[in-house]
Amino acid sequence: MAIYTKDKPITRGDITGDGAWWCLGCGDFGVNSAVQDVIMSLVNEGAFPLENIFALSGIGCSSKEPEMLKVNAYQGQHGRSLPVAIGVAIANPGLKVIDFGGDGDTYAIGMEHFMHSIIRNVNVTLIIMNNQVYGLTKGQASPTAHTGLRTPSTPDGKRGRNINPLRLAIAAGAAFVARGVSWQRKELAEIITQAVNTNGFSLVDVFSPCVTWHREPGARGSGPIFEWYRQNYVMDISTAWQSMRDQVFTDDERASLPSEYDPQSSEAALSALRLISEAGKLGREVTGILLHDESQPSMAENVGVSPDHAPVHLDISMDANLEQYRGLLAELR
Ligand SMILES: Cc1ncc(C[n+]2csc(CCOP(=O)(O)OP(=O)(O)O)c2C)c(N)n1
Ligand code: SF4
Ligand SMILES: [Mg+2]
Repeated sequence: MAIYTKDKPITRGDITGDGAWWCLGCGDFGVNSAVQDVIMSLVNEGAFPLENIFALSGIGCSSKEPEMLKVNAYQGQHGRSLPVAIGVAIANPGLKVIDFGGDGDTYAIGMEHFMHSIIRNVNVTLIIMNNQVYGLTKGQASPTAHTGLRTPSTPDGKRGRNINPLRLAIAAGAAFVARGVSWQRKELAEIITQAVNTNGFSLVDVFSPCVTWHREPGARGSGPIFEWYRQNYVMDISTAWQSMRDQVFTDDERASLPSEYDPQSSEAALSALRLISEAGKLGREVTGILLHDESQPSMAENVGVSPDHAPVHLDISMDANLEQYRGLLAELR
């Protein structure tokens, strides 16, 4: 791979892959641009080696993301990229590991990997392009589809609740939990930058509208569906913090609340869970950085590996380890 320096900075063209998969207007283009902004800034301003950025994905429209980039990458099976990401992160803790997925990919078939990756606090950034549908397979309702959403698999409207991945991630103890929106590229890039620089599991769930299959009544095409999200669905955490404090907090609690929401405060996780829940009663989904807590050891720390002591760099050849291997065999006899 080429070497980039301050005099020869990396350009967008250098990290743009050959993929050309998404429908015109798909939200995933916005996520892709934000990710490229983050990579360029890591390499050009942070002097992070491009070859140490590793992208993974499963299967879905969103999982085409590694093909839209030109970085070291692995595309696996539907819902199964996280176990591979764990292996990569532990084998070489010097990498920045970014796993891309869809709401079907990760919150349905991949749910157990999602929960256990968080519980293990593996140092991976998971970016989900959440569009409430299975885009690639023609728009069936996904676990994040809101109640009442009409799709080919729910023609009379989805019955029952949608899952809220932010609540799950907070409850399971993720180090970083945020939700971005694909139409605010600068803000999304800032969120992703914080996520990739966090030591521990980071979830960035991004509302990334599917302009082909997600059809709210009267909202067809890219403009109207983005507008539907803005006007009817999302609520920024700072707005929720101001407008719902009377509903969420008691008089005593309100007396000591800071004026701004602080994702690094010791109460952040509990406040976020309560705010998400109240917003849900209004049919709204909270966005922004909800939790940033690096106090727990990462999986790498727990198993005793680090960039300087990376399994990938160990000499495991027979010659160098003959005595150890003989000892192991003797134990098994
Ligand atoms: C094991 C397995 N089950 C099912 C499928 C079929 N399949 C491919 S993509 C997909 C859903 C994609 O939805 P999502 O993860 O939300 O991604 P999107 O296309 O919406 O970005 C499904 C069910 C598959 N490829 N492999
Ligand atoms: S089907 Fe939906 S999610 Fe897939 S590329 Fe088209 S707009 Fe994007
Ligand atoms: Mg989807």
